[in-house]
Amino acid sequence: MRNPPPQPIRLKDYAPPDFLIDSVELFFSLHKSKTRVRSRLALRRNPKGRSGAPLVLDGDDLTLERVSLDGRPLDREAYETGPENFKLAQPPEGPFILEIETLVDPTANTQLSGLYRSGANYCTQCEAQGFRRITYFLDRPDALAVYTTRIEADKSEAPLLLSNGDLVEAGALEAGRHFAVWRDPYPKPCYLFALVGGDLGSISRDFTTKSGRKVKLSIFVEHGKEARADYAMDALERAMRWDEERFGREYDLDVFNIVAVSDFNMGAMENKGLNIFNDKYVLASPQTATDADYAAVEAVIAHEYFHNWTGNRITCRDWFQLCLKEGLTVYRDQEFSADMRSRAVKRINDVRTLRLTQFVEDAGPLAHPVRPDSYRAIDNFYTATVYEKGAEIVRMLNTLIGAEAFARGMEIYFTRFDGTAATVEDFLSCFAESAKRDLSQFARWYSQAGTPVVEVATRHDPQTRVFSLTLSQSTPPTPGQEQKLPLEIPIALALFDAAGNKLALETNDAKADEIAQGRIVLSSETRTLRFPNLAAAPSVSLLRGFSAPARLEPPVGEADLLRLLAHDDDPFNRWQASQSLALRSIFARVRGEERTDDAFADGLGRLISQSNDPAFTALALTFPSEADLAREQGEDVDPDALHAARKALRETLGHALKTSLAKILERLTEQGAYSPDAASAGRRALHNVALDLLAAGDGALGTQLAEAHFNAARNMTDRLAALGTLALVGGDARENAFARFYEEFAEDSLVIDKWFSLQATIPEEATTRRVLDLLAHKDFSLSNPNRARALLGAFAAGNPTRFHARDGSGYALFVDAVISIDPKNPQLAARLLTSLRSWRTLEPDRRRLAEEALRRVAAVPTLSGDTNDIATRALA
Ligand code: 0A1
Ligand code: ZN
Repeated sequence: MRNPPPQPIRLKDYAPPDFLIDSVELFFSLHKSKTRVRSRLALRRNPKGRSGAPLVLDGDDLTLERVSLDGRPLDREAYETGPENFKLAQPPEGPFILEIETLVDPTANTQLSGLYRSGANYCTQCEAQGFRRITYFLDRPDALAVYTTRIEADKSEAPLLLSNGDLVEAGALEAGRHFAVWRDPYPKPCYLFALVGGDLGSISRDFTTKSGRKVKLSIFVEHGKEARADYAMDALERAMRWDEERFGREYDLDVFNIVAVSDFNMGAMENKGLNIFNDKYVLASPQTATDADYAAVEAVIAHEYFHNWTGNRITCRDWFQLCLKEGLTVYRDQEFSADMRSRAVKRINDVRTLRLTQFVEDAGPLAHPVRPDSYRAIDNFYTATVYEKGAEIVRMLNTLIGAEAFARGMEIYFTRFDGTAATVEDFLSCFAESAKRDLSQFARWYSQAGTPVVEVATRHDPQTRVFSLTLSQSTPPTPGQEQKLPLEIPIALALFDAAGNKLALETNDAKADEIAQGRIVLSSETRTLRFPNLAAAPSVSLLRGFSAPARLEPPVGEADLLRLLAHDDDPFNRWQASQSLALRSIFARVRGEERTDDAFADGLGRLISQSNDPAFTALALTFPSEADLAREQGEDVDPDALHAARKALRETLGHALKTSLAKILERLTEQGAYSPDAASAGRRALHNVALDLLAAGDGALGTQLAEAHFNAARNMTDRLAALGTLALVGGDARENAFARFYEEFAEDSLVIDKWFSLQATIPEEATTRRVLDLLAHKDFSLSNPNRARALLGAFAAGNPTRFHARDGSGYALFVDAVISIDPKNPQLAARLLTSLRSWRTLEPDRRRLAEEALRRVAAVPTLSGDTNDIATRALA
């Protein structure tokens, strides 16, 4: 692993490349430990580069075998080289051909970046900087070239040979070898290069684009698992059709290939025409995948496909512009899922993720702008801020300028920047043009880190009957950004009277029309709205649909929340009311107040009986997690106190709602064949949430029902949910169920990952021992990212009382594991370590222990650049 440069790389230092690569011919001779890579580059000086500059190519961990220039072998003195670069001090002034031969060892590549082996297959991962681990190259996203790739391999070892673009030739060679030649006509940066060699099964389907192009879609998976790719194929077809209809985007090659591998650092990768996936986001069957897994497969398949336009046809000028492709593509996949499923439920789930990941990131030492202005290790910037907050910015843009101007702006973007490496400014310029509007203040969302706080103050004057609503914004300081400027915050709002009627929003404001429609923009520090003719103070529903990634303060009062829970016609804020009521009660309990929560229970009871959307009801009955509570508290966090208070609320509500919950169970008993559609999934979700809450109120009954549910379950959703409930109630029932589950699925690694995760999250003292035992389990491995995350990631993120154990035992086992993973897979180690980023929000004793744990990592002398970057920033 290369160490990060001592000096960070800065956006303001961007300079175009000194050379252009017109075409790349690659020749791979695949071999387990000595793969030979010959690269033939057609180079010329970039008129926009520095005149007379040397040619410097990037490399990482390469063995250089041979170099030739315009067909003549180069002497060793003619160039400079090290493992990290290749330099020609005086390249020809005119165009020239450079041929470089390197040797790489895919088996020794445990970083899973570059060319590596997953099981018996060869595969690549080049984003962000993996291509330089294959050959010396201009490894930067603004160096676009056309690629032709010839792959040779033993036919018995790798009957399947894939790369980007379309297949142009294939055939047999001597000695049991064979070859395939692929050509990708679309210029691309090297991070989109991909190669796969191996022996895999597949499913295929024909797709005709709206203009009549015939495309062969194929998904390659482990032999025997072909049927588990059917849902992914179905999602792919729907995504392709949707992108044609919603964004006018068509696919542009004759084939589209997806390969699932079981060793992968991230979710998936959008390589041109050859997406490579973590198999977790391809494989799904009713027996092995939950409803949430099905939804994730659909979303990730769509996400990678949508990158074909937002990322590939239009790529990023430099890695600072990562949100240009990621934020926009997440927005697109969110919209797709919203159209395929319930829009309200999708929005609620997306906001839950945003708060759980991005808000926490934004409030801690790793906070950075959606477009960072400096980095030391780019792999550490594939963050919730770049992805999820990046998507929120695109969503706000749509809200601010309206769907029509947004659609026209997208059209301009696709037309004007096709085939280029673009910037955030390029993107925004399209919308400034389509909306005829200045977007310079809006652009601050990209450059300013931190979650803005909108402070709400209300006043009702019974004499004048005027209700005034004052909104003030501020953004807390973040690392390197002390001062913040006002943002343009779109705020959707409504008012409800005591009977729950929605009031007309009449004002004498200069922007009365905008207000009447329930949408305002807070662009100055403070804005006051005055509503005349109101006999009493109404309840205010703000940030409806979560119209901006902001926090509202202070918390809304209980009476208003109960009213909104009953009457708000914005499902997001109706759900928010349930969450806010739960938060109020839990924090009151933390302060030692006695609570009965009768009114809250009544409100939920009414919601249960009136709602005809089971998925929504399930979300309203899912209370903020312990991690949510820690984030809301923000300082002096004692995870034990939060756990106890949350448990007490669930007991109270489970008890109070017993009859309603039992009715749900009766009403929603699964019948018929499993179908992953949103409506069926919603019914299962409600059934399982009801069972879990019922068990919180009555452990004995809960155990009995959960055991029965576990035994009767015919799909993984019900199976795992029942196991989760049993995991909380404990006892023999739990241990028996875990044992049976293991026996049944021992051969199925994605299911065994769930088995590891669920055990790691049991909130009991004995779990620390259990996790230590699981680390030594014969099925455990620190080398497989999914497995490592299943145990350690789940422990750190999903078991606050044990991870933050008072005696430091949770940190100890976690940090030991991170330190062991780091030399093998720095990206994985670095990402896991981010779980400690909120250490400063803990109460003093744990804060000290967590800091020591981080310091122990930082002190490892051989620490990788990636992990060092996280440890250093977290401690700064
Ligand atoms: N671009 C991919 C995610 C991805 C990012 C980095 C990787 O390696 C460091 C791998 C994949 C996506 O957004 O899906
Ligand atoms: Zn992406």
